[in-house]
Amino acid sequence: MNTKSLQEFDPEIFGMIQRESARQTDKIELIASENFVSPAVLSAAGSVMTNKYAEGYPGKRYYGGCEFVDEAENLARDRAKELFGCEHVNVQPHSGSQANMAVYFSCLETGDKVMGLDLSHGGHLTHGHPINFTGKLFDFVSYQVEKEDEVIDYDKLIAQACKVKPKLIVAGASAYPRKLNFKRFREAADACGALLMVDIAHIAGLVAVGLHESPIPYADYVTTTTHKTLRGPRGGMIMCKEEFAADIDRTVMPGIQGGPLMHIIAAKAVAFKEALEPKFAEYQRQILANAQALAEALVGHGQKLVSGGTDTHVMLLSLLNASVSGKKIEKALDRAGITANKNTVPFDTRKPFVTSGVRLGTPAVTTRGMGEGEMREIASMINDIVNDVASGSDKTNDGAVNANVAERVKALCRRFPLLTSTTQTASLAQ
Ligand code: DSN
Repeated sequence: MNTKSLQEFDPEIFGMIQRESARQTDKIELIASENFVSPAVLSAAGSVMTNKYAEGYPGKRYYGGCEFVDEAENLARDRAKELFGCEHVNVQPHSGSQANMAVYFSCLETGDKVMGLDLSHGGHLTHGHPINFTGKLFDFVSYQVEKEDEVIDYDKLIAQACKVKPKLIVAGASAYPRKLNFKRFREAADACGALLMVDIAHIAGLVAVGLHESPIPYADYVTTTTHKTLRGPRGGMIMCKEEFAADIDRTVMPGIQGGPLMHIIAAKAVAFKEALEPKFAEYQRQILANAQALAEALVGHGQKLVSGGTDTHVMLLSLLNASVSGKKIEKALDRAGITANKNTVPFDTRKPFVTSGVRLGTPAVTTRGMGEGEMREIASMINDIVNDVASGSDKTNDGAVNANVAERVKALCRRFPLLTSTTQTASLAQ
């Protein structure tokens, strides 16, 4: 076998990893669903457990030699249960999408009625979008936020559920800045005899430390990813009541997946251990404080946010009535060294690849150690870029504003070095 180092054997890929590492170091990361894992999580994810096939579950595998991966999966399950207080957990889903798929396949028949939040109102592709498997296989009916305040009206949701009579209601979002009321979702489900699934992919870290109400007492199924606010490796997870445990496990494997990614399951276990430490709660509190500071400063500069602000880690800059699109602002921010993503906003009139919004989140910058002062600085930079592009002066001033923001980004990144791993210390800005 090849025994050369990655650098020696494959300098092309090595170089790409170095450049990606430098990009992460030198730019301000505001993508609400991204984060930086610790060296310990990265080590487990890059470990020899990647070599092991382990179809099945601890103690009941289809392969020999599973004694150590069994221990790792059991530990991941025990820690997840302690963290979220759930009855049963399956840590094998490769992603949030697969976690959601497993729940759907375990409790629905093709063509069954389901309700989920509209994608442009904050939902996720797997909550019933017509181009997604969910929209193709099941009869999804979307619920939406209100036009006036851009939040969910729970009385209307309950009334809609009684009319639609879905078999399952999906709560949870990828771009909804306000807290979700799981008790009201349960009322909606009970009103029409539906099951309730809550997808906490974005807010899992906040839920784990009690800064967002937990859906566990209300939901039949709770799905999540492990890499957003939870700051673990890329992956998914399903929590459910004991009565659904066997169905969920069967649906994940052999239903929709084969061999679990044991290196990632080991890394999930490490992330859960980190999340059980008191300083993880402090980190989550800072994410929220930073989101408040960023939102208030943006509003103070005259920018418009969907629903007027946030009470989570995420917010959406609304460009609904502006001359510029989310796509243009995403590009301009990127040129200056600020990474964010264009995002549709409720009642958007632009196409999904253009959009009238930009989604911003604070988990990654908070991991870097930035606080409220830095959020105000970042808000000022974003405001300068948006105004520059909106007024068209980015074309007449030779990109002077963008260049000025790029310098401020570099200075800020130098003050908060990203030292989460030895490979993440590379910088292009030296
Ligand atoms: N793509 C993720 C996000 O950015 O929110 C959701 O799966």
